[in-house]
Amino acid sequence: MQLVLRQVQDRTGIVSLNHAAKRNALSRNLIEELIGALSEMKAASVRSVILRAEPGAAVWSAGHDVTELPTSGRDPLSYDDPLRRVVRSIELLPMPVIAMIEGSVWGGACELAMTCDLTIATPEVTFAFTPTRLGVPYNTAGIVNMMKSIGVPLLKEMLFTARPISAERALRLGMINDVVPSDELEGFTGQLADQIAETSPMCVTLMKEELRILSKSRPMSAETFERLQGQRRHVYDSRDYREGIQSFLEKRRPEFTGE
Ligand code: LCV
Repeated sequence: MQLVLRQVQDRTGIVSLNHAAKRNALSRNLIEELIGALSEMKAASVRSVILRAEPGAAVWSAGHDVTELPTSGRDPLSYDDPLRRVVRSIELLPMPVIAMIEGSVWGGACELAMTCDLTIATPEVTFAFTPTRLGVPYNTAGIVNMMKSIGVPLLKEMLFTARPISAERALRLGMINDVVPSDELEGFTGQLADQIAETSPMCVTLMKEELRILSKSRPMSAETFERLQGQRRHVYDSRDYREGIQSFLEKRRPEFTGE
């Protein structure tokens, strides 16, 4: 079964999360398919991508697949983890991604939605950003990413309480672009995509990239910090790392293999 469906309608790509049985939990497999679908849309040179769940979804996405959270003392959200990779895929896609949301949004799926360039929701939608409920040390780049769309007071409330907030409040506080009745959601979002298709693609791509870079402009971007953390962990988990120490203790030349 395909966990992510994709189609091209005129100049718009439509990518649908398709794992309702698991409430579109962001498992490694679903994310791999989502990354693949996004690159297919890029290859098809669509003007924008609509990211949605199945029509009438009660849950847009339940967030990170909790069964895949590591319990071995390893960082659950390090640079190369699936959620981090799909966030970067959306950020680096040269065309806008519009999150079209029905149902509730949980945990890392809030970041998935906020990473999209535009967010349109129905009045019934709620957003619950839940790391503190799971005791998960959310990663710094993810927090910086959320700060792009959510003011710090609201983000603190969402993080410190893990309580859902309504679409109406998210709209009022500038977290999302619009709230429309569910029977108008597809038409409204399609019109938005059509308007984007009428503008200069080169300009849209340039300004999406300018905004990506400028919105991350921190003394050292959190993402750079975590990329180095990920590289460091790769090394200190490696055989060469152990070989280096062992050869020193045995007073012999190390035999490094790059593994
Ligand atoms: C795996 C699931 C999940 C799921 N993983 O249906 O942001 S952070 O730091 O927290 C980050 C680490 C993160 O994103 O963590 C995940 C945060 N997500 C949540 O806390 C939401 C967890 N899910 C729920 O609260 C409920 O499933 C909701 C309210 C989304 C839907 O409730 P509903 O009663 O409609 P079920 O709970 O019965 O779930 C249906 C199936 O989906 C699985 C769940 O285990 C069940 O599987 P089985 O039918 O095999 O029992 N499922 C739901 N969420 N995040 N699996």
